[in-house]
Amino acid sequence: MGPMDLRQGIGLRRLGTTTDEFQQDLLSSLYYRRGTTVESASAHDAYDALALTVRDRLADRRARTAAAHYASNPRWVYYLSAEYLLGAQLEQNLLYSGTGEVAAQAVKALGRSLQEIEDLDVEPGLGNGGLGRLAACLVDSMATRDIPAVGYGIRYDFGIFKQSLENGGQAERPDDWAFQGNPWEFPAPDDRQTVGFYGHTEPIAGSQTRKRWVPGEIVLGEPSHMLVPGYGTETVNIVRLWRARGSEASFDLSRFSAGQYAEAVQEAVRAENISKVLYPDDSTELGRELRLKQQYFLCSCSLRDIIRRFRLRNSDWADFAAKTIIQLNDTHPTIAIPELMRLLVDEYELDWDQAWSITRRTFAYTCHTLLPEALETWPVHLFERLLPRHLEIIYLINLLFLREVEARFPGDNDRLRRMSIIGEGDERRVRMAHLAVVGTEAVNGVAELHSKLLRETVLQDFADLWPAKFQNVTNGVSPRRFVKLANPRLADLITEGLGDDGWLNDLERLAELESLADDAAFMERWRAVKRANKVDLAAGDPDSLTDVMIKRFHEYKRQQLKLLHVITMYQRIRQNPAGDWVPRTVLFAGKAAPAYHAAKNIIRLINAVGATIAADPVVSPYLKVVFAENYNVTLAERIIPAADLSEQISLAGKEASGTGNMKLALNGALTVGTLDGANIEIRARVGEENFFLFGLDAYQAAEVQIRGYNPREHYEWDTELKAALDAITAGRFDGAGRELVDSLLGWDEYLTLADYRSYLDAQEEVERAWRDPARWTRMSILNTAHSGFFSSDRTIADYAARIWRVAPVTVPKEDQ
Ligand code: GLG
Repeated sequence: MGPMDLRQGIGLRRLGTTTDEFQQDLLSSLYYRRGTTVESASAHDAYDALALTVRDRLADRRARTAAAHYASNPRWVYYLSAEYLLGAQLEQNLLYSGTGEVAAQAVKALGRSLQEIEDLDVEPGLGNGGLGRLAACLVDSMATRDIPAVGYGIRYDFGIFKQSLENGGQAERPDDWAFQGNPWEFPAPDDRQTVGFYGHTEPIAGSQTRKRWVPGEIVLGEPSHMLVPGYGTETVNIVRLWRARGSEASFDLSRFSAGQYAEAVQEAVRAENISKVLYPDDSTELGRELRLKQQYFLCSCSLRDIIRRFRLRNSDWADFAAKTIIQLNDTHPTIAIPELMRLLVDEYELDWDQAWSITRRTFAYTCHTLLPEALETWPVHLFERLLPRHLEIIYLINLLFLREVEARFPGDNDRLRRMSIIGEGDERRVRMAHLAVVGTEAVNGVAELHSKLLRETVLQDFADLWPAKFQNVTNGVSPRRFVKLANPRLADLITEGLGDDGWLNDLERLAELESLADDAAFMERWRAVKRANKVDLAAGDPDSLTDVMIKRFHEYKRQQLKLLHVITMYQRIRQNPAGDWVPRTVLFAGKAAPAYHAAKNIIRLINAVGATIAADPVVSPYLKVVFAENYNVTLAERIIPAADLSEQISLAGKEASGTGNMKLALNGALTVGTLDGANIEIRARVGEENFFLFGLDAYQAAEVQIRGYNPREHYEWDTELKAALDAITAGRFDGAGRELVDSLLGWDEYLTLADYRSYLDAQEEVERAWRDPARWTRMSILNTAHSGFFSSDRTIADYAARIWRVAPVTVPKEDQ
């Protein structure tokens, strides 16, 4: 494409780049768009005016992106995800639009500092944990890599709950994140969609496969989108989020007039409930009708939008798969597979075989777990009621699929039963992971071990049938968000060390830091950066070892193992107060699903142990336990730069990948971890001498469980372990944690006790290294230097080349 200035045709002025020009636009946003004056502007007026001014700076790039994409009619990537944890938008968009410095100057006219305004930024918490944050990193990198892409999701009114501590336990409050409005989003009411639920199906005369679905409830999906700028490139993609609305007919005017106010709006309320709240659970299936409704709502709206976009430039369905690849982020959007079949067969009247061939080539599926309880299944009777036509389609998909299996493995009924999309147990259920494998062209896990275990265990039968379908794409994280924005001091030091900031979108260049790992002056500055970050965080003594465990609370992640280490340290120090102890600040942060009692009990115990230690004058000089409330992307950006030690201690074989592990290593924290998820790949890259390994590996863990695991054996022989558990039982920590001890001694599902001694040994290794600052600093630098692989830009390059087979589309600069 040639030069392009889309403003020219309409004679629009170009936005200026100087401070004065930016300031003029800021004041004009305040005056004309917020409708207020400098004298009377509130802090939120200032925030909004700045947001709009920055957003405008991306508008040209967005317009040129749309034009370039339209002109090249490429294969589009559509990322379907029930969750996005986008993080604060202002700091990101200042960076990506290159307006940070002029903005800092310009806001002075409003009598406020940029920091003050940034503090008002509320992050849209539209996700639970790793899966949602991964989606945000991937859309960032798709834009940065110039991949034509749209991320589709749900615009929940309430995001992930706000967590606070009450009496040492977790309390939850709703997160009304857009209460003050959201200046970053563009409503697009013209693209609204209509979605049906319930009802029945009717045959269509003369057709075997087509049916007419007569829904019993109709809901509107209203889209809005947020901009997703690439870094160091012109592309600006979008994330399009759907919000549920009742139709005009859902408001009953006559009842309202009769004073029946609640009844008058009940239908509308029911419709709007679909996008009311994010399910605060990322690992267990809730079995709630509303959740399936949300999933179908997302998929139906998005698919119709995708088809609308396809038809802007194409007319032949035979081209659909060549122009469209839809990535399913876990099983949550799997219902898109039968929905596309329904649209193609029932509405666009394609024959079944052609529709199925298109569908299979259009979808790809990423699995994010190995926990069997996290593989979604839905009761057949629920489907029958909520999505009757989809159930019929799933039955037919299953029938044809099982014929294929039968042809390959004649007479192997057991295999048919295992592989069927319909699980026949006490209750017949639709297995969404099976549907996702059957209806897609590629299936990937998110780290090497995870992908391997998927092939060897949960999806083994499918891997036997279609070995070529299974791939690995190791996760990654955005270096812009998690180094440049989160850790500006480190970013500056790296840029200085490397001579330029090209590493921000070519992260493997960090390897050049290796030559500085023994440079005394550089090491000194490296330490100073870490120390300054610790001072900023103010969690504890900045000279203490800052030991962080930040992630969702789940027994498989084993916060309880960390806690047993803390209790043992406490007991050791008490027994020998004159010992040469390494001062530590142990920082926990993370949310527990509100209904997950065991996880909430662990939070309670952490705080009880922390309080006991704080009140103990003998131990408190050496050990401090901090629980940082309401962990989210913004808080992660403060903690990660200050971390010395990264706790990645899940039972091997349970953490699919982990991405916090990557963010921490990238910021120079050393990892203590098991051979699980991406830890394995981190260790292989940073070097085993720069990683503190402990514990059983995934195969050993499986063997222990098969042989018959008895946690009490460990309790009996290991006196320190026994002392730690006995202290909890004796009520030493305010009586908290007894249920935890019961479960650990009773069955200990995640082999906490089996790995305890090895973990404590690894922690002694940690302290040996810490006592030698030069050694520690060198290890820290090498961790950063060899984490370049974990950029989400590399992840996207992998998806683009091996799964999507798409090429970048360059968006021309203006006036070139
Ligand atoms: C999952 C897994 C994590 C993984 C993340 C992103 O538990 O191990 O890193 O997705 O792939 N449910 C999750 O958060």
